Amino acid sequence: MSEKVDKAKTSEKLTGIKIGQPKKVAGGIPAVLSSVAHISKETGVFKGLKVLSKMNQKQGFDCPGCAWPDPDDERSSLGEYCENGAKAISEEVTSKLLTPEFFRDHSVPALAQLSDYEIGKKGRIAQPMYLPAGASHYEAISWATAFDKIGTKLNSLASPNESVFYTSGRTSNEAAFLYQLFVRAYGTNNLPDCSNMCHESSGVALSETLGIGKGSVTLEDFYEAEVIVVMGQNPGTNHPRMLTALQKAKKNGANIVSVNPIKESGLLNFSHPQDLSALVGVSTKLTDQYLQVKVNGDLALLQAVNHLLVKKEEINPGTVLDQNFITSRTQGSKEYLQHIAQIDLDRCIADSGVSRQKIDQLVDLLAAKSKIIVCWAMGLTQHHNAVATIKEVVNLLLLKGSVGKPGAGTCPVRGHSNVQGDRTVGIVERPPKQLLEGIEREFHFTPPAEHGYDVVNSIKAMHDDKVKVFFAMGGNFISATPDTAYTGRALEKCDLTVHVSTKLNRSHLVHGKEALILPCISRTEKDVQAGKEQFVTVENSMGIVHSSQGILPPSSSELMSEPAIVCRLAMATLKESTINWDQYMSDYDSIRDSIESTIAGFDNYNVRVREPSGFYLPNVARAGTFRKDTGKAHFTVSENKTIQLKENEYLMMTVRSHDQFNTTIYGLDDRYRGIYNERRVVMMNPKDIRALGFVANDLVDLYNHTNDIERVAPKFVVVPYDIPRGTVATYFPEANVLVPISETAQYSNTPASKSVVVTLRKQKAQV
Ligand SMILES: Nc1nc2c(c(=O)[nH]1)N[C@H]1C(S)=C(S)[C@@H](COP(=O)(O)OP(=O)(O)OC[C@H]3O[C@@H](n4cnc5c(=O)[nH]c(N)nc54)[C@H](O)[C@@H]3O)O[C@H]1N2
Ligand SMILES: Nc1nc2c(c(=O)[nH]1)N[C@H]1C(S)=C(S)[C@@H](COP(=O)(O)OP(=O)(O)OC[C@H]3O[C@@H](n4cnc5c(=O)[nH]c(N)nc54)[C@H](O)[C@@H]3O)O[C@H]1N2
Ligand SMILES: [Mo]
Repeated sequence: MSEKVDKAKTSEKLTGIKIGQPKKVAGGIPAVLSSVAHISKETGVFKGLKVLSKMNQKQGFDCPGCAWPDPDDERSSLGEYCENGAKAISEEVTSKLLTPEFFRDHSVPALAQLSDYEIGKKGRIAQPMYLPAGASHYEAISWATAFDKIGTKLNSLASPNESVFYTSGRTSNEAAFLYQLFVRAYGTNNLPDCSNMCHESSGVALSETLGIGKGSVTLEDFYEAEVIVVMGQNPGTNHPRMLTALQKAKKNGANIVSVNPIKESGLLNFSHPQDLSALVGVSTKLTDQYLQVKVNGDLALLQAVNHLLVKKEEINPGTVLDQNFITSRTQGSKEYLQHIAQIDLDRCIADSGVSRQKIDQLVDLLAAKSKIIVCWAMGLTQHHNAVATIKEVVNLLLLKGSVGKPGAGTCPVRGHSNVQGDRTVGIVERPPKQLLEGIEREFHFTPPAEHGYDVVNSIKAMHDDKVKVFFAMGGNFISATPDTAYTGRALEKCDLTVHVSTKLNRSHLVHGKEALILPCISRTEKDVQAGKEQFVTVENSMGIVHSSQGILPPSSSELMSEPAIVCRLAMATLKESTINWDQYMSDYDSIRDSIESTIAGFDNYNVRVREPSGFYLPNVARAGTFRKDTGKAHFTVSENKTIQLKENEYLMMTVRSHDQFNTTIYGLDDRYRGIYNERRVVMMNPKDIRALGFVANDLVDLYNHTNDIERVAPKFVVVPYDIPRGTVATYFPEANVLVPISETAQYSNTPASKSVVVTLRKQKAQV
């Protein structure tokens, strides 16, 4: 059975592929030129450079690009930004505005025909927009009428659980705290979050083993580490400023190990774009050992490594493992050591796709060092066995005593700039007891305790007609989620879909019976409430909370801030509410005071966040005190469950190109990988291309048949690439149509969008 929802589908137009060589060095002058070109095109050179100079400065705004921390000390006077941060800003500060005339001239079905790249380039939404039932065009609506419509609809539902409130990780602590407070006061825990698709697997694995779902290291630890292992992450593209930290670590003597199916340029060599050495082409070699693991082969690899480390210790007791740490600070080592001793080593090595020689080299390195950091991102979290893989990372660190001391620990590198903070201040569909108690103590109502829907369960519930209202605080739900056709139908079953957004995206075009777009001010823009300039706060990947204050006037006078939108929404919905929404809206200090009294770790929030670099939240893994119940870090036992493919099946990972931020497509090039002007590509091993009777540039259709449903992504261009046999790579969101809604990580329910089983069939034409 083939399933189609046209408006949800990404454009199938091909744009004219050009193939070059993958780059050997990341950063450098090409990165500077690319930044300046992007920002100048959207807003002019002068304003562009002014904005860049304020990015990530102590008195500036937080880059909306990623969650990598800012150095505590020296920040470049040129602006602490990277090429991709500059592109993210260009998208935001674009001078193009979408007025009511734009929506009058462009129907929803016509806009849906455009590619995501074209949709994103249209501009900023300038005023609230409303799509009446049965209409084909959005029309302008006043803020008051918009809030009234939402409030009336929410109050008409049979149960608050018939609504879902999504968050994307750009939302500030202040907006996120108010949002979850409103949603809980209204009566539901249906708070799916982009982290359900992102680092949820890390959160689950780390909470169980180390007592906190966040990473344990700081930037200082990077500079002290002896070994840094980077697994399933492409920092050159997605966290470029991490390369500066790796470069510094390397200068201090660290060994860098990369574990990735493809040789990402950012991990090979780096030339700092804001450094004079870049002008003369000097670069630093980053990776010392490159393990080209098979997609989904990390659990097998880690088990092989841990097995061999334990064997080595048996031969030379007291020289490889940290016995003192294992005995005094951990629990479960006996069961774990028994388990790891009897694994099928040959099978693990075969499943990993890495040679015995390379594995031995890594084991020798790890055996000799004691300050080890493991970093990871989506290459580990978006698999069926993701939680088990991350627990195996923890086992490795525990064997080596490498957590809770300087120069060592866990580093799950976060995505969205405040995805970690949103979680900290209460955006969770399964609220912990302390959060509920905090809310009850502070606001004198009993918040709902039963679990709400995460992202995948929200989609299923919409599909099963259990949800009538979908509300999104940012993000682009239809393009970010799996199984595009299924999810499109789910959204279209809602009575009302509402998006708080900065820019037009596909989620505005795949709507419920009625739809609203509420335009908000962005990170770069000034937020003035009650005549006073406000600032917001965010938490980065290393648990530092700091302020962010925009510098530009809002692009339209009709924009509203996210905190103000939540307050107005609450006032329109909860007529009897005793919470002082008016006060929150006019003074963000009052929001921070309430966060302080509701959530642990924010003592003296308003004072400490005004310090130039902000403050660290408490972290039990960093402190080495670990789980609250036992005071220990826990070893855990997992079976090696690597996906076994049938004949003609391939395992597909969906990754980001160098020219996108999640579903926002900045351009059509993937410069570091040498693929230009096309996103509908499938990277394949040349031997697999030959085995299937394909040649480079062939057009192929990709299929997935999980649960006997045929999912098709037509017309992808075959690109020969240095990638292990049996695995292929495509870009998201184009390939999301193939990710089955039913395939998620065990325990975290994260879509397994890096291990999608596909088959390929050639089309008649070639490009
Ligand atoms: N410019 C830019 N910056 C971003 C983003 C963006 O889209 N653009 N997105 C932000 C967000 S929300 C996030 S979560 C992060 C994402 O940052 P990343 O996780 O770096 O992003 P992906 O492109 O998904 O890259 C995954 C990497 O994992 C590798 N990989 C895939 N499968 C496997 C596997 O089975 N094993 C191993 N070892 N490796 C594997 C891929 O080859 C790729 O290098 O970046 C954030 N920063
Ligand atoms: N196949 C596949 N799917 C994936 C992934 C993958 O690797 N492979 N990665 C997953 C990951 S890691 C993530 S985090 C999700 C991302 O999922 P989302 O967070 O939902 O998606 P984004 O593309 O980041 O959202 C972009 C939209 O946010 C809005 N926006 C931008 N800035 C602001 C702002 O300041 N305020 C508000 N209110 N709106 C704003 C704009 O309208 C823009 O169109 O996608 C997931 N989907
Ligand atoms: Mo993410």
